[in-house]
Amino acid sequence: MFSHAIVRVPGKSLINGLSDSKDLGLPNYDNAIIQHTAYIEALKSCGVEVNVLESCEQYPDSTFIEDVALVTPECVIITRPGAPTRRDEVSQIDSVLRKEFIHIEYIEAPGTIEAGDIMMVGSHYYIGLSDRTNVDGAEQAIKLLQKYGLTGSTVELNDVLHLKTGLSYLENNKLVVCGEFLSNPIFENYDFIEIPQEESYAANCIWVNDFVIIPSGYPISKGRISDAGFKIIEVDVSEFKKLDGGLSCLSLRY
Ligand code: CIR
Repeated sequence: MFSHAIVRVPGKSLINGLSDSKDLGLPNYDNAIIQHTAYIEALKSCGVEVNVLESCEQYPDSTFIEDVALVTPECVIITRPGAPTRRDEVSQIDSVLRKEFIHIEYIEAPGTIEAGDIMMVGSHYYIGLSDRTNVDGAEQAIKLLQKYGLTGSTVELNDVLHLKTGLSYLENNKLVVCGEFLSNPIFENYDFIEIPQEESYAANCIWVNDFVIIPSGYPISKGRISDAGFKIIEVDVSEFKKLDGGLSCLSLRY
């Protein structure tokens, strides 16, 4: 169960965020604020207390707060983003987490890791090796997890930005899966909820205390996740999709 979440309000600089989806156009700031507010309300309705951090104009992608820290029940790992424009975002989260957590660890150069590449399944953490997360970063993270009695393993990625762009764990062995991960033997023992390629954006969804928050506008995915027994909350995050960001990236949950 999660009791807390941290989010960061998007800044006007959002339009300068990294994007491989330029065909979708630039995000609209006013809509982004409306959607972000609805996202916060969705988290609250799942029973979590939400710490809303003010926007940080200096870092256009800083609303994608998931990437800069991994919060586990035993420790926090402050990441070292692979995207050079995002690397210094970590300084903005460190002081926030220090107020709440004692065991704070850091990924060091030349390691890089973004926590969108880290999927928690109980006490095990799958770490995607992506353009943003390198072997050194993943190995450092696995050693740190082991120090606290947790485990980690790596997953090669080919097509997606982050591991959780195509995978979401919904507890009870249920795994939302899309694209390249459908045929990856690492995940063959999970009960798949398959997301069709045309709805691939919905593969990034979040389990929060028996609810699953999904992006709105993906009816096949909604039906399949609902059929698997979950209560669904839909949130429109189309402005964040324009920057390749999904639902999970917009919060740290613990
Ligand atoms: C980036 O490219 O870093 C941001 N525009 C999107 C980050 C999305 N984060 C995530 O999937 N965890």
